[in-house]
Amino acid sequence: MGQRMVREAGALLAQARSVVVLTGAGVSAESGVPTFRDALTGLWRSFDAQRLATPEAFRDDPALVWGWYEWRRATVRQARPNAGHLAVAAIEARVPSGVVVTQNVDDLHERAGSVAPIHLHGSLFAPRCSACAHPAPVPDEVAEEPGDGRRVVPPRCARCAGLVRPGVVWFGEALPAMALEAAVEAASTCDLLVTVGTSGLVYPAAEIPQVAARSGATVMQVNPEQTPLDADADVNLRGPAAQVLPALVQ
Ligand code: BV8
Ligand code: ZN
Repeated sequence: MGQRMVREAGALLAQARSVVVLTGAGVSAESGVPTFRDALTGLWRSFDAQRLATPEAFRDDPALVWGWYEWRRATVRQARPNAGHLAVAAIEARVPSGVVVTQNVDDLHERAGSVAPIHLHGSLFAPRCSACAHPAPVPDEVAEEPGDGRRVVPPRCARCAGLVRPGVVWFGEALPAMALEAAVEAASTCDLLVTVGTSGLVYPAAEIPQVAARSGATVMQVNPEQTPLDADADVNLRGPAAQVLPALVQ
């Protein structure tokens, strides 16, 4: 990716009045948080994320699914926001209207200073009762990090004794309506949408760049690899977020 391209992209960003930054698991990769498909090591290696991140998997084996999310939460707790997250927070702070929309369930945008990222797929830090939806406390950091594949029996709800589940959106579950509406509203009124580190495979989140493009916004993609979003992008910056994003905001 040439210096000229980065300079031109930086100029586009500098003159944008309202910017939406849409992030996927790739923005946390350089913090050591595996992307969705890489989050399956150890016992989980034999599983397909799309099968494990489902209500059916939790119904059939709650301890396996809860253990996977405990392991992922432990990984996020040990991770630190990277230069990409910090640059996203800088973009948000600098433009007149900056909105961060994330598909990620980690809290690295918040820890990098992003004020109120829109979480389309929920959060590892918002467990709730699977029966009555009562919010449940986030379990303390376990002394020994749950190893790969360790089953962990989920806690019980203080109100109804139902099984506590992760506060994430599983495949086959509807996204939180308010979050999706806010994200679509921001994408349809922004003049620049920067999509970072998402494979553009998961719907309806993958439609957000198209909403921006159809509304006349410029779409800029940051990803080391090609994705289906290449077609919607006016600018394709082929590189890792922690390198490319800081170059855009300097
Ligand atoms: C729903 C939370 C309906 C859980 C996740 C059409 C319309 C609507 C739905 C569908 C549809 N077609 C199919 C569906 C069903 C399904 C779907 O999209 N399936 C796909 C696989 C085809 N969608 C759903 O089920 C959604 N629900 O539609 O419900 C409904 C409506 C009403 C009532 C009832 C039901 C729910 C989808 C949400 C699933 N939950 N996460 C958890 O995290 O455990 S999605 C999960 O996968 C992640 O959050 C992530 O968003 C997504 C993809 O994972 P990854 O590929 O790892 O991550 P990412 O996409 O970000 O890719 C990594 C990228 O980073 C790569 O491109 C890589 O090149 C890049 N990268 C790597 N390193 C770097 C980097 N980039 C920059 N810098 C780097 N250093
Ligand atoms: Zn309950």
